[in-house]
Amino acid sequence: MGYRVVVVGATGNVGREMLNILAERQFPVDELAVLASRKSKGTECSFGDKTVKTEDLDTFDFTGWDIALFAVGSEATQQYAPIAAKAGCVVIDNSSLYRYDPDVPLIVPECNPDDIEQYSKKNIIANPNCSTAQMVVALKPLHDRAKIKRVVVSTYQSVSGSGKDAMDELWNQTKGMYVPGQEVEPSVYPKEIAFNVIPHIDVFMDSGDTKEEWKMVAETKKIVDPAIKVTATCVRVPVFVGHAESINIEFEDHLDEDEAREILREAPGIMVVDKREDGGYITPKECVGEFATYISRIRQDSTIDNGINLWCVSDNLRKGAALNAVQIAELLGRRVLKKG
Ligand code: 2RA
Repeated sequence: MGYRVVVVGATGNVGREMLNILAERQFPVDELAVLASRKSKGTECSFGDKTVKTEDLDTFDFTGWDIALFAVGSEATQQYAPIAAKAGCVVIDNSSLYRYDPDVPLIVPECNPDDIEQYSKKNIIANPNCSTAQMVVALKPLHDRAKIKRVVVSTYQSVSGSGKDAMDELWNQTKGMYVPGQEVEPSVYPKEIAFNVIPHIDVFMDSGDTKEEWKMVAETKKIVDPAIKVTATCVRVPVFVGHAESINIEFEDHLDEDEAREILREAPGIMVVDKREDGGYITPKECVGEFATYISRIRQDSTIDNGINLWCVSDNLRKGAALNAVQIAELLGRRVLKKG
């Protein structure tokens, strides 16, 4: 016996990946409902070798449904997630709305699976920000071995993190550079993204950090350890799918690069691709469609006592969003709902 599963926001980048991953991982779905806004009602969505028509989120009754994977913005989540949760359907939310709520567990199954026990306070579980998810999968096993003091991370985030319109903007701007008269002005981003990088993701805060950078700090503390100091610079790059991160880690205890590499090779959810030769590292193009978080360029940082540098790449629509959400559903099934 399996679960009655709802995917909310099934026509967006993340919603579509949730459906793909539910099918690829053969999650025990007895019945599936795919919801979208009224304007998308009736849109056909692929689920494995089947197609399912979207229903109207506004009129949907969540009663009797087991799990709802939410892949909509915070505004729609605020309106509908409490309705689903109150109807007894466990919400796994990919928006940022509940991530910092002390009554809502923020889960990366490879890092803090036991925290899922707290889900019943609001019947809601939060999925982390994409740039956080891939980073903490690498940090957690290293932290367990040598206690992390401080993390300095620079991200290189693909445009799919901003949605389909941003992917279209990159495509059209790039094309417009070669086709006279087809130049495309920036609209999704404040500046051109084609052949450019933009050091600005989400809104600016009074501190001068952007909200994206604040999220990486706050979420790493909630998922791994509140004592870890994190500073982040989040950059948008002209890549369609796949986030990359340059991560510098300072430990309390000594950890040499070979031991760090072995720990990461053994860690859940990680694939180490790390040879000091041409092509001996992973790039965003190679991670697309994969489940793994890839780690390369593992090396000592000789400027501090206990420092390691590494390169971290993952499909932001998968481990950064849809895969982590489905893994939470799998964990919920194993630990709590126990069907399937
Ligand atoms: C981004 N992390 O990359 C944000 C939201 N997905 O745009």
